[in-house]
Amino acid sequence: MEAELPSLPSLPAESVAARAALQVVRSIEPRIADAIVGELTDQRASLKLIASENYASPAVLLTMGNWLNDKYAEGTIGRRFYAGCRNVDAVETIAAEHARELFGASHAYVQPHSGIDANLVAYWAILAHRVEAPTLRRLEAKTVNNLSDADWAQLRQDLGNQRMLGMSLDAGGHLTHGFRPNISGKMFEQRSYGVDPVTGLLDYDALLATAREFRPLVIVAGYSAYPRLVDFRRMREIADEVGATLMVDMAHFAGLVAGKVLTGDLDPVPHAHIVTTTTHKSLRGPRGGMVLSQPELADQVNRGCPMVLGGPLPHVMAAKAVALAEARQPAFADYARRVVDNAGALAEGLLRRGVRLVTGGTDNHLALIDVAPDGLTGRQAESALLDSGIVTNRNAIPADPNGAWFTSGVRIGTPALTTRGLGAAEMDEIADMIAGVLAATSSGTTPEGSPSRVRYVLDPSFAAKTAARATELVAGFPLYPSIDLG
Ligand code: DSN
Repeated sequence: MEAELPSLPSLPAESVAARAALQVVRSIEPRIADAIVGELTDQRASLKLIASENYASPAVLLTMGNWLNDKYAEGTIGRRFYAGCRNVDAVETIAAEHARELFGASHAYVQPHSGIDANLVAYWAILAHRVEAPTLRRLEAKTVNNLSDADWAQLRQDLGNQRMLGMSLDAGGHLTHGFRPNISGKMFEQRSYGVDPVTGLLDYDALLATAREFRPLVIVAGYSAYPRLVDFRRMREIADEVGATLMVDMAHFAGLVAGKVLTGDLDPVPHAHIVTTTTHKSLRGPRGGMVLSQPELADQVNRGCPMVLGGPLPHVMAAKAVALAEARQPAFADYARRVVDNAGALAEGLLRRGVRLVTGGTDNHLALIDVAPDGLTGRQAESALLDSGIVTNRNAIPADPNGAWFTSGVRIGTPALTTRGLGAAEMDEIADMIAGVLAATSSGTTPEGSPSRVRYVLDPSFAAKTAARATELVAGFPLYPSIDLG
């Protein structure tokens, strides 16, 4: 049982709200209340270095638990398929207004439920914008997922070109940038651009040469594991030269754009025809997605639901509005700057201890450790670090000999720990722990005695000692200090 609710003045409002919510949930399904409490306990105790995760504010979290959940609102503002959408209209209008103001975008669509959904909305909008009207009308009678192979073939023929050029997965691109496990790999004939094999940096001249030869309809820029900056002005020049639409997936670095760390040529919004993002990574909002576009694509973007999206989630759109309002505060710019400073400090600490980083460092919120020199796969390193209280994820590195499943890399990022308040000194301490774990871990063997890409050897007492060090370190930076569950 939760403790009796005390009177409001004696406890922060967030604590009162959290305790009350848990009390209500527990009265119906106690196991769910336990899981909610368990998640907070785990997150409070761990050193979260997953580059795509963060901690949303209590205001953002609280905005999602209410009756906005109960409203259907398919369509968009002014063109709903349901009556009674007055309040959802207000929510969607406010969220879109904050997004436009924050990013300097002419159009914002805040309905996508995730980054994948946002990309799908964008791809459909680009295709629909560029295809002739009769073909479009025929295709609009179906949803994207219901298009047959013959429909796709017809669409390709009508367009004369349905090609996508995106960053390769091992260079840091994303599955939704035209790869087979995602529908984008079916919608488009895909080719990848990579990075320079020596420096690991984006090679714009090679990209231009590929674009000239391949003549893509869409060039996708953006990444989930590239530790450097992208020159979006240059990307747009390349797109313009070959007549392609430039789409930027800024899911990972949206917080750095919002916080004005990435400006000028590094800000995708003024340069791209269309920009997609998630709202829960460095932007620190609720789980969800968003599309920003130039005016000529706005109409097609607004058809996202029901063309490719299910009904909007009004409670999540409301939380997006709150998170975007937070991101417009001066404190968010300070946060974004500290995210990058912390990543730099972490990278420096690792390099000083002899750890190899892809590209030799970082300019953004993430770094990619090459664990091959330690004789490990990314899978083994990820597990050894987890045993030691350090939560990361394995990630392919350029030309990875171990492929996308076992990998030779571990991705680390600082958005979450920066939200907790950790700074450069703590990053150095974390670098020491990571370097120590990698040095202390060796590759294991299968039960039959052959080399394994999964099993590893790490002295459990070393792992336990490091985990205790990690817990002690984060204890100095309380997570959700205003929330006391009693
Ligand atoms: N899952 C996200 C990430 O971890 O980068 C991308 O979809």
